[in-house]
Amino acid sequence: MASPNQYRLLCLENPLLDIQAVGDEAILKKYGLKANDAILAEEKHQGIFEDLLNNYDAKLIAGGAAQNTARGAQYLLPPNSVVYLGGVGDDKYAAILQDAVKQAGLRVEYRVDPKEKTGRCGVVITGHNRSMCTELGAANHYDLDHLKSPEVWALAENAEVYYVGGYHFTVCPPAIMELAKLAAANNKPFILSLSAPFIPQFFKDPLDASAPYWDYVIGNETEAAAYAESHGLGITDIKEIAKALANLPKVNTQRKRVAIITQGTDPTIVAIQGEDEVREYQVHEIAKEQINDTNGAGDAFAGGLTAGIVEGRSLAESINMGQWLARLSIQELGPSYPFPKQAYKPTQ
Ligand code: 26A
Repeated sequence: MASPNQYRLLCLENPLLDIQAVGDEAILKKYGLKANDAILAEEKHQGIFEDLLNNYDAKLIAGGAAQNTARGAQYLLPPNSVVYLGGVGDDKYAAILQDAVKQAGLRVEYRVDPKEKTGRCGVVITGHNRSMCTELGAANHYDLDHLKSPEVWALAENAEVYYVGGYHFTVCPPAIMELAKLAAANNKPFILSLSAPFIPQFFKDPLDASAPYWDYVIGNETEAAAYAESHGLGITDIKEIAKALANLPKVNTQRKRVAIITQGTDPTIVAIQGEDEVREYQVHEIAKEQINDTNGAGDAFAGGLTAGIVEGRSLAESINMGQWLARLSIQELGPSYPFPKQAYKPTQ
């Protein structure tokens, strides 16, 4: 059982195994994929996983956006700081995930489905773009019963910060709402990632139901634009969209909402509820040849930022931690972090 200062951060979403390969125009075209996107696999995408494995020398890498964030936050925090929830199958892909989280020191409480296969995400790398096509499998069967089981709920009650990946709106919105309400009732920060443009587009209602509980909302420029469009905001300026997100109605009025929009190598935009001025944080670029791939860059940013929030650091420092971890991750294969561990240095 967790002691009060253990597992201070609890994360929820979809554990996936990434099947990642360097691809080309041909494979993007074959499956009708955009170079930089994240979608749910349909019938026509079924062959992509075998295709990547057989014809593109794909690697199997632990993925799942918020699981990457959870590993990232644990990378920066003391041992036994982070616990992650999600659904997997009882198969060799789940065993690969278990190994990866063990190495990262991340505690997981998986709902293991006896019949469904562990979810997988085909990742096609072309240059600095990544196209992701996900078959959720067992991750799609995560349920409230698991969250509310005594041991898991005790971890939830014990946590001090909550991070939910928006991709989970496709799976179990009631679980998201339970955590959101728990956070607000105890004045603890609830962090939500928009995750992908299709979430505000096609999962608008459950997303909007959770909005009053967001203490931090994180997205990138395309997700912010998709939010603005699907909500008829009539604005395209990223700073204005960040402001609109920050100023949505809020349940816990003891915390001002913070909206954080990343824009690749362009400055990170931050709007705070009730404040007129929008802040900008420069990104410290690394040389292009140092970049391995950008799969998981946003998750790493969220991991560093969330670690800063858990430690009660300033917003500026938390963002710097996010940028630092994202920089490490893009130099690795897929959504990974370097081992042996590098120590965070506050200066650039
Ligand atoms: C529901 N969907 C589509 C997803 C995902 C996802 N994680 C959870 N749910 N689609 C892609 N990912 C993960 O995003 C990471 C990069 O940000 C991939 O597994 C990849 O590791």
